[in-house]
Formats: sequence, C-alpha cells, structure tokens
Amino acid sequence: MSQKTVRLTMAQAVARFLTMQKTEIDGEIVPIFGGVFAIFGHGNVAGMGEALHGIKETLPTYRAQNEQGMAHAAIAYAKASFRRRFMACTSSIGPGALNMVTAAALAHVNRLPVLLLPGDVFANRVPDPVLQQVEDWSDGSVTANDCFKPVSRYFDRITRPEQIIPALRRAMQVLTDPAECGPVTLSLCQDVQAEAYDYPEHFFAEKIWGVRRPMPDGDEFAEAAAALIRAKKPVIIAGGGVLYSEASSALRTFAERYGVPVLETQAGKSSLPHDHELNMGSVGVTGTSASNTLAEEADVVLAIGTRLQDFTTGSWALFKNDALKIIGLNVQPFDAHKHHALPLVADARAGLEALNAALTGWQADPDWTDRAKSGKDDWLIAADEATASSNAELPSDAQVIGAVQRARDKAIVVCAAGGLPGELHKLWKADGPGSYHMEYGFSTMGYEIAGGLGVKLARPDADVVVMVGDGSYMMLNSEIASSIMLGAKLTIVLLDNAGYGCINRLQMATGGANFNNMLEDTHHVALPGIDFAAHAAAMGAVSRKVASLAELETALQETETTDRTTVIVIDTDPLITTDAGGHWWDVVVPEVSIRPEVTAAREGYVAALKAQRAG
Ligand SMILES: Cc1ncc(C[n+]2csc(CCOP(=O)(O)OP(=O)(O)O)c2C)c(N)n1
Ligand SMILES: [Mg+2]
Repeated sequence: MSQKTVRLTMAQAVARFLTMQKTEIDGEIVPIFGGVFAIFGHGNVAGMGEALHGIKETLPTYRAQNEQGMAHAAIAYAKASFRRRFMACTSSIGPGALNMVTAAALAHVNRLPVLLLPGDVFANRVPDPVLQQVEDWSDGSVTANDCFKPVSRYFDRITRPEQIIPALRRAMQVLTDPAECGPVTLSLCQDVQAEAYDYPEHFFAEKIWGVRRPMPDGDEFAEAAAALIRAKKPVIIAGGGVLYSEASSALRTFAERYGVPVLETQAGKSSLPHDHELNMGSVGVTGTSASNTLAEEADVVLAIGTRLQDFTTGSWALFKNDALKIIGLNVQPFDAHKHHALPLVADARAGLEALNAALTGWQADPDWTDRAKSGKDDWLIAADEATASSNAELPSDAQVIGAVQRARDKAIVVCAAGGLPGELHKLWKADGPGSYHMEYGFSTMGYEIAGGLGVKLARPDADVVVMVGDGSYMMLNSEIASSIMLGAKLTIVLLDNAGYGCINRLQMATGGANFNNMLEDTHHVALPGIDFAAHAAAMGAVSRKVASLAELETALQETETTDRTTVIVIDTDPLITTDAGGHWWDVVVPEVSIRPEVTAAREGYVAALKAQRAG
C-alpha cells in the first residue's frame, strides 16, 4: 500500500498536528489548542522552536517568564474554557522541564487538560551527559522527566520520530475524554525533535472533537432513583464536574422540580447563581451554616462531579445521619464509587436529565426545603456582617472581599491558596457559571496571577480579578510581565498581612507557637518591608497601595477601564476570619509535647475524631 507522505521533523509534525485539532463552540469550528506557551533552552529551541515559528500565524506561541507559571496559565485556560479548549506548553530539559511538574500535579488533581512537551536528553546518548542531564547510575533509561509519570494521565518518551503518531493520537484521546481528562506529557528527546520522517498525510487531517456524554447504566440508575425516591432530606453537592459538563441548567431544573438544596464545592461554586433560593452556597470546612446544617442531617447526598475531598466532607465528619446514602454521579468511576456510594457513572448533564425525567411525583420533604430556604436567609445576614465596609485600620479579608464585590460585581474572581479561598468560598457572590475560578484541588501558592492570565486569554472580554496574599505573590508573580506583554489586563488585589496568615492561625489552633509563618516570627536580621506596589510597577503594571477599604473601592472603580494589568495593595489583619459557618478539618496534633497548648489541642482533636465516618 502506498500512502501520501510529507517529510517533516518530529517537532514540525507535532506543530502541524496541533493546528489541525478542532472543536465546535457555539456552532463555530475553532482550534482546540488556544495557543502554546514556550520557554526555550537547548532542549527545545532548535526542534520545537523552529517548528512553532513555522505555524505561529495559526497557533500563537506565547513567551512566559517561568515554566510553572506558564503551565498554570495553560491549565487555567482549560478550566475557564470548561475543558472544551486547552493549551500546550513546551520547555527545555532539566530545570525547565521540572518546573512544570508541580503544575502537572495541579492539573492531575483538578482533572484539567494540558499538553506538556518538555524536551528530553538525546535519544542516541552520544553526547551524554548533556547539560542539565540527570544521570541515573542504575537505569540508563531514566531521565529527569520520569518525575512527570505519577502526575500525568498519559506519559510517553519519544525516542523515534514515528512514535509521535500514536502518542499524539493517544494524547488527544486523553485530553478530550471527560473521565480520563488530565495532563499529558510527551517527553521529546531533543535529537528526535529535529529528525525527519515521512509522515502519512492523513495524520494531519482536520479532526473535530466533541464532548462525550456517557449515559447512566440501567441498573445503577434504577438503584440511584430508588434511593432518591425514599429520601426525605436530600441534598446535592455540586462539584466541578457540573461546570465542565455544562450541567447548570439541568441542575437548576432538578433542584427546583424536586425541592432539593444545592451545596457547592470550591470547584463547583457558580454551578447555580448565588441568589438562587436553593443555592445554599459553600459546603464543608469552608461551608456556610446553611449548607453544613443540611449536610449534617441529610439522608441522601447526590454528589455530582465531585472528588469529595476533605474540605468538602469535613474530613468525613460532616455527615451525621446514620442512614446516609451517597449517590456518586460522576463520569469517572474512581470518584463515583467513593465512600461506599451508589455509583451512577455518567456525564453530569446526562445523568441529571435522566433523573429529571424519572422521579416525577417524588419531592423532598417540604419542611426540609423550607428549612433550607430560611437557613440561607440566616446565613446571608451573617455574610453581610462579615463583608460590610468598616473603618478598621487593618481590614479583614472578608471586608476586602466585600469591597471587591461591590466595585466589580461582574468579575471572574481567581484565587488558589492562603486564607482567601475559605473566605471567598463562603462569601463571594458568584454569578454565572465560571465566574468563580478557584484552584483548591492542589491549592498551589503561585497559581493566582499566572492562572488569572490563563483565564483572561480564555475569556478576553471578562473582567478578571485576581485576589492574592503576600505569600502567594512572593512565590510567583512574574507572569504579571507576560500579562503586560500580551495586553491581557488583570486586576490584582494583593492582601498583605505580612506573612502566611492562614498557616499561622492553623499553627495556633493546633497549639503551636507562632513560628516561621508571619515575617516577624521568622529568623531574621531585618524585615524586608516589601514595597509590593513598586515591585509590580517595575514589571510594567499600574499599581498603587491603598490605605482603607473606601480607598480600595474607589481604586477598583477607577481602574476598571485601565487597559493594563493593575495591582492594588492593601494591608490586612492576619488574625480575623469569618466565624460564621465552617467545619472541623482533620489536621493532626502532636500526641506528646512539652507545650501545654499542644496537649490541650490534642484533647480536642481526639474528641473531634469520633465524628469521622470511615469509608
Ligand atoms: C506551593 C505551596 N507551598 C506551600 C503551601 C502551604 N500554604 C498554604 S497557604 C500558605 C500561606 C499563604 O500565605 P499568603 O498568600 O500570604 O496568604 P495568607 O495565608 O496570609 O492569607 C502556605 C505556606 C501551599 N499551599 N502551596
Ligand atoms: Mg499573607
């Protein structure tokens, strides 16, 4: 059989293949890759660099400042696109590649698609050891990029140019599969990137990827429906899968038709608008009183598209009804079966639509639904108190959230780590699906600004507000420069409480001394007195420090139409958090200590453990 071929380097084949992968969004065929982030080194500049230059008009390449940052941006792009579109990232070998490992883990935990293309050592091994090559004395096939294996859904090392054909096909299958979805790492040996091969032309045919929506299995569905029909006090826990499956409208129909309150995880927040009467808001450790009271009593939890991580389940101490049944509606069997759930393996939307049609006649106990509504009213009073403006010299995080919300109520808020995620989960009034962008699967300090960049690239018309602590800012801020270069305007609100406020509070709560979290509690000769506004300005941002909540609100209004990334710094109180709502979280306390505070905390800890349900 003779087939038409085209002679390309392996890297050119990668580039050409990526441009031909498409998807359909709102009736329009668009490239499925939104672009490529690249930082070149000897491991990719000649191969991938030359190839990406050749296609830059169809698939743009963006130069970032840090490989972890660029991968964060790429992952945020996919999340903001509800996984319908994604990006690729290419790095050199060694440090450049390994800088992406944390981001790979982030994508792995959060089930988000990203194509990582790190360079690798020479497949022919002639010049070994090359610059940045990690030499393994016992295994000649190991390279630094083996670190990607446990945090990639699919990993392959390309040691011959023709291997890229099945590897890219498998990569696309994983990236677009709602159940398998996650990071794909194709480790591209640097000599092979530049090696030519006669690739079959059909390999570069246009391919349009859709969304697979698996339907529930008949038996699983019958069991789940029967459990719901018996339920008097059901709740829904809405996770990120509701958003990725674009199931908000089916969720709303279900909740309204059957009177079932909806509790949202960090990834699932914005599944329903905040002011929907059956949206109880956040659940779990950072949950509202409205959600958590219901979760404690619920007899059936319909867990949709959620990993049921400890923040959601209060380390499995939240649910207190002995007769509790969990139904795991999830496209991924691994999640659907968690905690002895009745699995309902299906696409969230397809599953909800099937349930919407099948349960006619059933209703949650009307008292339960009414209690949910009044519990929410009570919560809103507490939330308004926490977020109200004040003249406090050092405002709380909650008060800053209130100011941001008042000034920019249509924004997409982006955050990841520190004290803010808990406060935002409870207090941010999320509007439409995707208006709340929280990376709390891995809670990676340093995701915030780079993530904001990815959101802005995915949603150029949106007002993207990044909220970030001083600690996270210090860890990774350099993609501010990329946002300036790309004209991707972000509004960054930096809450400076002079240290790792949330870990300091956790340390105190576990009986520890104030040690090594707040800057003043560290081993130091002098405190750095970081001028964040000057730092951001040095990267090209518009920046200012504000002295009060009122000034913050004004600054946010004034800079709404500024055309470049804006950083607004405000000093905040490291000790105040919102008391209302919340739940215990399992963080170990030492069994023996010379500190009486630790011994006391240990007693409380041991008592709290009794509420945990073993899976
Ligand atoms: C990369 C990374 N390292 C460490 C942690 C653990 N950690 C979580 S929050 C936090 C402190 C965050 O400080 P900051 O951004 O100033 O927020 P604050 O706690 O003060 O609100 C630390 C060290 C983490 N989540 N991510
Ligand atoms: Mg801080």
